[in-house]
Amino acid sequence: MTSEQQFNVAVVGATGAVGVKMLETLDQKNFPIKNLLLLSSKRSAGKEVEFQGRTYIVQEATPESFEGVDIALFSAGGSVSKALAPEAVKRGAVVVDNTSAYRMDPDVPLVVPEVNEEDIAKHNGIIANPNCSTIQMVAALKPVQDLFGLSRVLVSTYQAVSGAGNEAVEELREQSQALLNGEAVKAELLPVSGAEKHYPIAFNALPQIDVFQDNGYTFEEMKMINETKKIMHDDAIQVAATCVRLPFFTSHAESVYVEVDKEGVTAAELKEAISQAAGVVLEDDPANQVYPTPLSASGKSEVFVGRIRKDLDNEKGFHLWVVSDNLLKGAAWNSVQIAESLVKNNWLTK
Ligand code: L14
Repeated sequence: MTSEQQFNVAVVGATGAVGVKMLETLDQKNFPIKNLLLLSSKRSAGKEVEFQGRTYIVQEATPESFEGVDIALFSAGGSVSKALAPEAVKRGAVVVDNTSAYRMDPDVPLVVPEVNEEDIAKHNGIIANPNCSTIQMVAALKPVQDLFGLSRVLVSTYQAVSGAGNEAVEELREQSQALLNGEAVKAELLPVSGAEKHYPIAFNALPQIDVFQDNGYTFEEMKMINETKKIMHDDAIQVAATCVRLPFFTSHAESVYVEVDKEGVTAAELKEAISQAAGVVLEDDPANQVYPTPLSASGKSEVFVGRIRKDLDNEKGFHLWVVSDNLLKGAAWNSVQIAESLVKNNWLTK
């Protein structure tokens, strides 16, 4: 492969919250694009989108859309990916899928490049982009696993509304405005679109992201649990999660408790390990009130970690605070990193 090589790239879900960030990331990284194809569901077809000084008309995605496409980035919901990712692969495209449709499929690599880039080589046409909350957590925990061994992870999340899409962002805006104006608040979307009940997100906290499973966990929580084991290549890690939606627009925060295998590890050693990790920035200086927040992390591509401290009772336990932009590293940025890796390592064709 030569560095001048260029690729036909399709973005499916180009007008969505993540799709817009995919285009921004492709532009920012100057991805070698020959032709760009912007696709969507029927609902958004016909919209105009600017990219690198040109206007593109978004087209409804059909199986035939993928003729001649080299790389297809999907973020238009699980049902679109289920219907069309195999059609894209059939026509020779490699799919990077940012939905939960294929993540736990044993034939599909689930990849955070800083953690398990080499898994991309095993793809059969589809590579899955993990859940946003999972991505930032495993990026922060990878150096902990490598240096000290990781036996247990207990996480509670503080998640932004943009993960649920542009309509959820609108809902938070409208509810906030209504509340501050002393008007009635309408809840029509969150916690889950199409569910029987909806609760206000403005000035609230909702302990439900995605649908409930029979075991009492939500699907978002089970995604964090199952995806962490798959990406970190260790089914024996004990993982539990509580996922909560909060009323801010962008970036997820997480309170993470871990237990390491090694004895005698200090908080200073953990900080040092995390400060060296690829794609991770240590922001941890309590004396000067330095720690990451959703506002400080928004618009940035890294994962930010602070508040690292040793548990007071368990000698092998540590607490961390992990924050990242859910639409960038949690979605678009990670997907484009996977595409870059496919190109750089010559893994597009088998
Ligand atoms: O699994 O509602 O990729 O914030 C992550 C964001 C599912 C929805 C996924 C949300 C999505 C979730």
